Amino acid sequence: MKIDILTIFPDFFRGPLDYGIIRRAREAGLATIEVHALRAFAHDRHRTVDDRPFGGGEGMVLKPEPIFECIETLNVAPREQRLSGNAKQSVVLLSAQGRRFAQSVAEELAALDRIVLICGRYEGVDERVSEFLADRELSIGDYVLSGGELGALVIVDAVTRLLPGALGNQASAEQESFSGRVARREEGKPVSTCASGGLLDYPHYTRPAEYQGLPVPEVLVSGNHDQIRRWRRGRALEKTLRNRPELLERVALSEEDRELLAEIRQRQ
Ligand code: 9D3
Repeated sequence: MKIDILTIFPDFFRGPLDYGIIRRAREAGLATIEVHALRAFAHDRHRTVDDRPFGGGEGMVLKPEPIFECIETLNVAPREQRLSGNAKQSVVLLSAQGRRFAQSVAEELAALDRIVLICGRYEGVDERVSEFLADRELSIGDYVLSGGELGALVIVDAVTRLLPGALGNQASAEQESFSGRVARREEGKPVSTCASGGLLDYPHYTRPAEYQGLPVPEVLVSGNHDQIRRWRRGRALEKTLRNRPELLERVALSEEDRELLAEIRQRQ
């Protein structure tokens, strides 16, 4: 997967791409990430990338020319081919006005050969970028950021870890050994965890078994794997009910789940 990032702050990306799964995926050649400085595509001697809004109003607007000209140098497939699916590429504008990024979108992007992430800044980006250059406009959530750079990093992280081989031996082995623990959909993806649209994850514990007088739940050291599975399912349901009750309406609950939920509701 090739990832291009267009930004007026290229230095912002020094660091975040050099850790953990993203770093390993880059080193393994699974992902190639290039950061492009939009200022390099401004032609006046002040390297201007922004201008005042037509019609008046607060703030400045990111000019279209540096963005269009930068994309021109990247040899991306023509927009019609990208939109028809003939080219497995997507040009994404990060903005507060976009559709909400979600795990389903990450999965869609991870199936492509190339994604181009355009980071908005200032009060906004000239709308011709969204209308005639980008294929989609994405927001990462309902809060106000200062620009699209953190959004681009969020997308790079969520997409990179989905690339085949990116989780490495340790993580995939871990998934394998726990595969009996959760119900699976036909595609083989776990139903658990919020990101995949199921329940929130159950609580995790590690050694020491007692820390500052705080013990680990006894069932976890009991060795009774059916009880452990049932306890974890119960805690996942409980946490979901408390923190994200809306998720419970979309998930298919088993007979055991209803039993556990009834117990939980009685305890509250
Ligand atoms: C007066 C209205 N402005 C808020 C002060 C609108 C506005 C302009 C520019 C809001 C945010 C931004 C900059 N944000 C992004 O470029 C952005 C973003 C975000 O703000 N929230 C969630 N996801 C994203 S992706 C890019």
